[in-house]
Parts: sequence; C-alpha cells; structure tokens
Amino acid sequence: MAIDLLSAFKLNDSITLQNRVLMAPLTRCMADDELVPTQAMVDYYARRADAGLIISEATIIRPDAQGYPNTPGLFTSAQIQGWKKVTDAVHAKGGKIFAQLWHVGRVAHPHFFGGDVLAPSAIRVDGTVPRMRELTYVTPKPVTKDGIKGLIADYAKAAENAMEAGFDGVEIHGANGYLIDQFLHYAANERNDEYGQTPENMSRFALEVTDSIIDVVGNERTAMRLTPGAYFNMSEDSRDKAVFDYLLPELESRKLAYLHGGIFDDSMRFDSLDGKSTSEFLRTGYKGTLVGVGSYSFATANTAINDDKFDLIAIGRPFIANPDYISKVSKGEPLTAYTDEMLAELI
Ligand code: FNR
Ligand code: 8K6
Repeated sequence: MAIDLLSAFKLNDSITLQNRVLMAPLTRCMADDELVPTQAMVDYYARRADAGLIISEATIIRPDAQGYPNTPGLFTSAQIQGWKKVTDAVHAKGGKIFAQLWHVGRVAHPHFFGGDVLAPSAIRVDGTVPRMRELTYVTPKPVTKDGIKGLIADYAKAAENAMEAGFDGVEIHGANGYLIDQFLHYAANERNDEYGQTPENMSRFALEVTDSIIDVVGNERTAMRLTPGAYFNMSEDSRDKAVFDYLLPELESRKLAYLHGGIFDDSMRFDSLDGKSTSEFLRTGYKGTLVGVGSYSFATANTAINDDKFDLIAIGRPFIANPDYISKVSKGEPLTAYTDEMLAELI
C-alpha cells in the first residue's frame, strides 16, 4: 500500500510525528544581540507547527561556536527562556520541535566572541563570512585534548538546556563543514592523536559528542545530521568514505531518533562516495530511520519515500517561502517560489 507522507509516523516509543514532512534547519540570523530568540521567531516557528517535526535553525552551544551574525544560542538563561516561548507556541498548536546544536569550528570568526577559533587542525577555510564579507576566515588553533573534553561537556550542557527550553529532542549538527564534520574529513583533520589518521579515530569526536548527549536526553530524543560528501566549507578526499563506513554502523547501534543528510541538492553525486548521492550512501550504510533532503518537491519526495530511498523528508527553502506549506501540499494548492530576498524577513 502506498505511503501517505501526510499521515503519522512513529519515530520510536517516545515520539510520534503527525506527518513525514519535516522543516529543515534554516539559519535566519534574526536572534537579538544577546543571541536570544525574539517574538518574531516565536511567531515564525508557530506558523509552521503543522510540520511533522520542526528542526530549529542551527543554535550555538557556546560563544566560540559562532560564525554568522545573530545566530541564536542555548548557553544563557535568557536564551533558554527565549526558546521556551518558541517551543510553547509550537506545542500549543500541536507541533514538535528539535533543537539543532551547532559549533562551526574553523568557520567561526573572532569578530563575534574575541577569542581563538578552534578546529581539529590548523587548516584555514578559504573565503569570508556570509553577510559580513569584510571578515576573512582565520587559521584555527588545533583544539587540545582538554579542549575536546570541554567541547563534549558543552554539547551535553546545551542538550540539557534544550530540554529545559522544552524541545522534544536535539539534532546534532554534524554536517556542512562545521566542527564535527571537520573531524570527519581528511581535508580538515590532520591530527596525529586518537582523533585523527584513521576512520575510528576521526569518528571518535562525533561519537563522544553523541554519547554525551544520549546520556542527558536519551537515544530516542537524539538525532544526527551528516554530510558524507564534501560540498560546503570542505573539499573532497577519496579516503573520506572509509570514515563514514565506520561511523554509520556505530551510530545505527545507538538507536537514534533519526539520521539526516546535510545537502542542498540530493541529485549531486560524489566521486568519494563511489558515485552515490548523499541519501543513497546513507541508506546503504545505515538501517535506522533516514531523513532525505535537498531540492525535493512534495511530489519527488513522495516518489522517493515510496521507493524506499528514505523514510522522512526535510523541506528547507519552500518552507521559508510558504509558512503554510503543509496545508498547501495537502490541498494540492500552488506554492510560492523561494527567492533569496525572502531571507531578509521572517514571514
Ligand atoms: C540552510 N541549511 C542549513 N542546514 C543546517 O543543517 N543548519 C542550518 O542552520 C541551515 N541553515 C540554512 C539556511 C538557509 C537560508 C538555507 C537555504 C539552508 C540547509 C538546509 O537545512 C537544507 O539542507 C537545504 O536548504 C536543502 O533543502 P531545500 O531547501 O532544497 O529543501
Ligand atoms: C546567512 C547565513 C546562513 C548560514 C547558514 C548556511 C547556509 C547558507 C546558505 C547558502 C549556502 C550555499 C550552499 C552552497 C551549496 C553548494 C553546492 C555545490
């Protein structure tokens, strides 16, 4: 029998989603100057509460995690209270929301916090900060082993704060060339300690972060986003696949809420992944619930899910353009097309 994307999906014993259409995490750079969510953000998320699950915009775990202006945090009590208003508003309308926990690693800029930029290795990313093109990326400082312990503790603390803020769970941002992904790719990781050189070592940080978060919120409320094929803030290396071949079964054994690809266009194929796309590669290596994403329409997602390419779909840009995305697709009404100009305002 055909799967209906708009009917409920049981993630696990703790969480049932009202449908299979997730709102992808979308950075909007609209928090206030203390990185606290605003009332406009409360209203923006509440308008999308009929998604199967909202994944919040990436939310920084501590000050040196920041690489873009006005991205929200989850490390002060004001930030926790600000997010509480968001989660209350989403819950009041029957929705569910996970917090995406973020550290940008070498894509951070001292402009935002006035300290060292930390990363696995001292390898600078080319380019400048989006929306603040006058800021050129700096060479990061390789994080020490004590520093790694501190990062893991701060991820766990942010997960605890997310629970206090009323989130239904957390998605670890292990994608798109940010800190966790930097450990997972040879182009950013040249460490010669137990966090580098081999697939097992390069996966260690991602797994230690995952385990520390599971300890706090439980496996059923913990999810992961990964970018196995380098495409953003990262370059491809033929050795990368072996890292993910090791990592995926390790994650599968932890029985997470779901695994989510991090990609803008899932038709992109990667030489480093034997010519596979992101969802194809993840589906091969991971048997748990998989979220597909990347330039899908409702119709193409419907086909992909019914062809068993993945289980749930995350929709990004169309959700920016259409707060009423779910209502429109359920009635077969036309969607408003996304344009980059829409990023200026939270509708
Ligand atoms: C993103 N994306 C993104 N990904 C992520 O993991 N955390 C984030 O905070 C953001 N922020 C973000 C902002 C904006 C403006 C865009 C357009 C994208 C990526 C996003 O979650 C998704 O993977 C892509 O947008 C592809 O999906 P669509 O838009 O083709 O449905
Ligand atoms: C304004 C700050 C937003 C930061 C969040 C990251 C998303 C940025 C959106 C632009 C992404 C460009 C993606 C590049 C895809 C390359 C595909 C080959």
